[in-house]
Amino acid sequence: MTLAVIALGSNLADPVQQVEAALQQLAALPGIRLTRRSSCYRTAPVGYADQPDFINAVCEVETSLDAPALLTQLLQLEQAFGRVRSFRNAPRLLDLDLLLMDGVSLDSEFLTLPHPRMHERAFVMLPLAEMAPERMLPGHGRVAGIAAALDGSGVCRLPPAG
Ligand code: PH2
Ligand code: MG
Ligand code: MG
Repeated sequence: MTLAVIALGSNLADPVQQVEAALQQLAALPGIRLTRRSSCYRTAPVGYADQPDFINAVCEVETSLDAPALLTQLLQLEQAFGRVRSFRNAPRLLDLDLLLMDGVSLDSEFLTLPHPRMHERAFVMLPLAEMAPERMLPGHGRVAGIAAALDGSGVCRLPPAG
């Protein structure tokens, strides 16, 4: 069994509902057990700015799948949520990014682990600092310290849904 960290994002239709539903469906996939999650955060779009705010969250899963198999499951779940890929950084119903897998370092056309830009992104690092402040990012140090050094002004934690 391996621990993996996944980022969730959505900025179309009902983003909080999609992120919550995606967490439930992720937990129900064979070979995957949801162990921890962050709150949802409302975040200003990074990259392509002319689009709605995002809802972002992160979760940790315990899995018997290897990294390519887990990524394949994530891409299938994105498709099940009606994701259409138009242009880079375009608005999306659901984005699931595999960030980290314990003990796995990988650089292929298909997948790079750890995710090469996660440490720069407040919309990833602030939720991660809530869920796993002591986790180490290989080459970058402790999650809480990395998050504290980023500009978090566009990132707002939401109260739990329901
Ligand atoms: N995802 C992107 C590009 N920009 N901005 C925010 N706030 N949240 C995201 O999840 C996000 C983004 C590409 O995946
Ligand atoms: Mg993404
Ligand atoms: Mg993605």
